[in-house]
Amino acid sequence: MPTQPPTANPVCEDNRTALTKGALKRAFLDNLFYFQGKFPALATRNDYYMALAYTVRDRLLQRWISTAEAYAASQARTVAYLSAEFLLGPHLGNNLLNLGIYDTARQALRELGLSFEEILAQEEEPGLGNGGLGRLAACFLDSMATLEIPSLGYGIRYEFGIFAQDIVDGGQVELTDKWLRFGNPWEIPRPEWAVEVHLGGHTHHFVDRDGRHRAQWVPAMTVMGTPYDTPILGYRNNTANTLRLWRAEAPESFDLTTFNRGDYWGAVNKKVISENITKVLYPNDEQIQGKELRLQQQYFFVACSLKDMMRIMRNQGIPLEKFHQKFAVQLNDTHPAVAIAELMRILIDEQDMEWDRAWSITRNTFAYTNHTLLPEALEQWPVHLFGRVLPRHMELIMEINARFLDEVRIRFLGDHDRLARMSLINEHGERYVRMANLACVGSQAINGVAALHTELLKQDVLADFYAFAPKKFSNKTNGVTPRRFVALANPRLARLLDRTIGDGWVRDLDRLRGLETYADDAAFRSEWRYIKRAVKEDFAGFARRRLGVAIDPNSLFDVQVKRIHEYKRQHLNVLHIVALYHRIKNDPNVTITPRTFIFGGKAAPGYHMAKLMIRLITAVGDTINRDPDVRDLLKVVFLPNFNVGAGQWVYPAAELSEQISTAGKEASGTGNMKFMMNGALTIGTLDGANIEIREEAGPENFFLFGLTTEEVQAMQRQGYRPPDWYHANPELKAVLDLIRDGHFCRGDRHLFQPLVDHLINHDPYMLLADFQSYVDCQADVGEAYRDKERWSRMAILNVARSGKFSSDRTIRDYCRDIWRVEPKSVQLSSRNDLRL
Ligand code: B1H
Repeated sequence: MPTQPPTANPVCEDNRTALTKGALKRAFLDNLFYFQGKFPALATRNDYYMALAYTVRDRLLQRWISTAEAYAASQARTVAYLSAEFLLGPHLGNNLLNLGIYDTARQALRELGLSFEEILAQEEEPGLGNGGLGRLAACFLDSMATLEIPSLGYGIRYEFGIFAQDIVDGGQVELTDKWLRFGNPWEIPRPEWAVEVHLGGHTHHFVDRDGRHRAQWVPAMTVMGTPYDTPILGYRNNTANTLRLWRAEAPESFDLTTFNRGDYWGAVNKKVISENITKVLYPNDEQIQGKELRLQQQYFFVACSLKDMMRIMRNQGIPLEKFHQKFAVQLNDTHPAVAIAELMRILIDEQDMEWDRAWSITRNTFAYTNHTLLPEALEQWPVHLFGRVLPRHMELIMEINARFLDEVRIRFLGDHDRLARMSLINEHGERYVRMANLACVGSQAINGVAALHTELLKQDVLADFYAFAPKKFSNKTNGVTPRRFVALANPRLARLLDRTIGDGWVRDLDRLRGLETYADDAAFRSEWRYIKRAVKEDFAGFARRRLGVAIDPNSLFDVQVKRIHEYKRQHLNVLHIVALYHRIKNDPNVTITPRTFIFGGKAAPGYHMAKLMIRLITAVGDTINRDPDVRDLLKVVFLPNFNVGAGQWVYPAAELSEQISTAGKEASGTGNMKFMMNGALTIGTLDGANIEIREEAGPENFFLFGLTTEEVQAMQRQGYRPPDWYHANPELKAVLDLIRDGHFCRGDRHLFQPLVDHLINHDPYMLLADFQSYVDCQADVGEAYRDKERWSRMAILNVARSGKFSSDRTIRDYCRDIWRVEPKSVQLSSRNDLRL
């Protein structure tokens, strides 16, 4: 029997969640004592971090409870954002910022004799994502909370997130990411909402009493999913939404039955197998390997999340036929696309619904975002593997496919090739399930993440689906949150903006337009340079502490930070550096703008060429940084373990943003936007969102080079011959020869030979074709930088015109065109109002 709530409201002390300095100090000391069991003389830095984190968490929970109440009371239509990755970055600073108590907290700690910065640096960031896709999901959560959109994020609570990268002898070494080692104060486990998930087994078909054909899944294995909730605060409002991450555990009942048979090993083994599902994030960015455990991960979090949504509907008394009215479910790429089959299974097998009705609900529920044009990144699962893990879902996908292909056959009579291309099953050789096709067929909306990307989806990757249902397609250019990436990361710039145009830009980034007139104001430009210089010194301090390297704040900070990938062409950047080196060595009087080249990024552990690219960067760096002829002009730094926290140091300090992927390969990019907001100029190709960045900034404020997508495609069609480019360009030849012949690795002629030979003979990403254009463009950059007034003018205009790239704009677009959800604002319920 549930106990009746007491009718009288208990009185709570008023001050527990107050935002004053005094209240923060008191709560901090309380938490140190009662949570950590320490007093100042014995406390470690981590104890202080935890005490502050719990202090902030209390204030978060108050908003969270009010938000939950407001959503439940209004039965609001809700966005469920399903993503295998959420790359949140450190919580503490961001939550302080969004609560509006960043400075108060700093002051409070200072008065207690503690270093706020050191305590912030203590946090182990949750690296539950690989790169842009996972970080985008995190930016969306921030914007949805700030815009007061009723929403839930659903994902996986990986015990080990993205590996930590160390650089040893110039090469990448991976270390496991033990982010939960010291506990996680930002999450709240909710074992009472745990759900069961099934895997494996077989299906059973029968005819029911009404003579209807029915199917039943007889699974081989059950695992429990326990939700761990992280509150996501909006910026200075009362909204705290939920990120719900699932952890796999063995069900109690399993342990017991096996245990009672005396099979201790069996019981423990079941536990180990179950827990394996959420053990580790797959560290591959854009190259899928069909691993069984990965499919289990995908199904596991999707099944948990759908069950959770159904629990919410039951609680609110909404019937399941209204699923698509209650929830707008966004699929972040195809990683959660198995949700389409799972919802069909629930509605048909468990709810006895007719196919057509179930299909209509399902299709109206989901929307699919594609994030990639690379063929190797389109997910396909071998049919036999899929059928082994999810036998009933495999049958349902076959049925969805049969019915879908019937429709295609009627629309396109006799077009067998089209049928084969659109089939959810790839029948060339071994049979595969095509997850992108499933996502297209089972969704009401399909979007790309930048204008060019969406066009290429329509013309190329998803052209058949576009021809079939053009109205489903739209573009939603990515964005990033200005809270974390400007207000928090770059307080010096933030304060200048506040002074100049008021502080409204943090919520409404279009207000940065107000800066445009200041670009012509010499006094403002000089202040701008003063601040940039200070931020560069901050970064130099970070680099000194982190790496023990000295960098010259007078040099141009030229930065490329992102996952290491051939299509992103970090090695093109290196070819330019070697070209400059070669020029200086041949002519000591050559004019070169002093530069610091800063690289950062992880390579997928099994991606040998990417790892070789890291070795190339560090090897060229070692040679250059030691050579007295060049070291005053050029410096190369590789920042190990680039992550969200490191990004918050480097974006503000950057002056040149390297966005140099082969045209048509980078879906959008989001780092490009973070740089622009912080006043870096972009050197880039017409790829992804670079095109829109250039459009907004104005072509005169962007350094453009390289082939266009059409030129790339035409050249590939006609037969691209990289050896011709190598032989025709003496500087390019000299650069490649130096690298190949071991100049940067003590004469070792083997190390970089595979990389150079691959470029000269294959060069799938066309570095050789773009080399001259890039080097020429870099010369323009160097010249522009020597004109300080011109450079600052361009930088100011870039910031002034970066408003489009706020993820707030992106989320508004999704809300209007795809989700049809409205904001719901939250009143803070005083704790005395709560019926406990
Ligand atoms: C992006 C991925 C991705 N696209 C598979 N695709 C993964 C694919 O673990 N996996 O299996 C992980 C990640 N990531 C990126 O998404 C694009 O390359 C960027 O251009 C884009 O800005 C970002 C966000 O849309």
